[in-house]
Amino acid sequence: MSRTVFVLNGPNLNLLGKREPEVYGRETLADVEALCRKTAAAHDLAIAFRQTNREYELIDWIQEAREVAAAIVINPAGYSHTSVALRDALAAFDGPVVEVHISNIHKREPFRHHSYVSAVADGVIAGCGFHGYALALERVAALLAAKAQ
Ligand code: CA2
Repeated sequence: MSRTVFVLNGPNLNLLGKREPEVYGRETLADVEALCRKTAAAHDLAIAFRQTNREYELIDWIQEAREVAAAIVINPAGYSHTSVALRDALAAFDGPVVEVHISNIHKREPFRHHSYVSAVADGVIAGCGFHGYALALERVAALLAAKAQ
């Protein structure tokens, strides 16, 4: 069985660490990737870490994950609040899905309070900073271990 986790990042997350450190912290996307690789390795997981500003590319990657990945960790960024298409793609994925937000979206503007993705996610982590990605991978490891029993 696959031990690969797709860690997918949506629009503007390439700017992490370069603007708005008071909201998103000082870590860059490269720092997030390094944390994900370290956490995944500790659980004997492999990761495919990707970022895009394009909605269709996220959907293509989720469809690719159906063939090759055991689980998905996703920060859909702004598309969380707008994309039925992203939700539909994730609903067609059979393995665990954990949604991550660096900031606490519930403490922010009302338009960020609803995520289309949350209803099809097995877990949602928000407001834990970039550490949220490590928590998401820990959860995925636990869900995959439970599934293997
Ligand atoms: O808190 C999160 O992780 C978000 O998914 C980040 C999205 C935002 O639209 C969501 O509501 C919450 C925004 C990502 C943009 O990241 C930037 C980072 C630095 C500078 C500007 C944008």
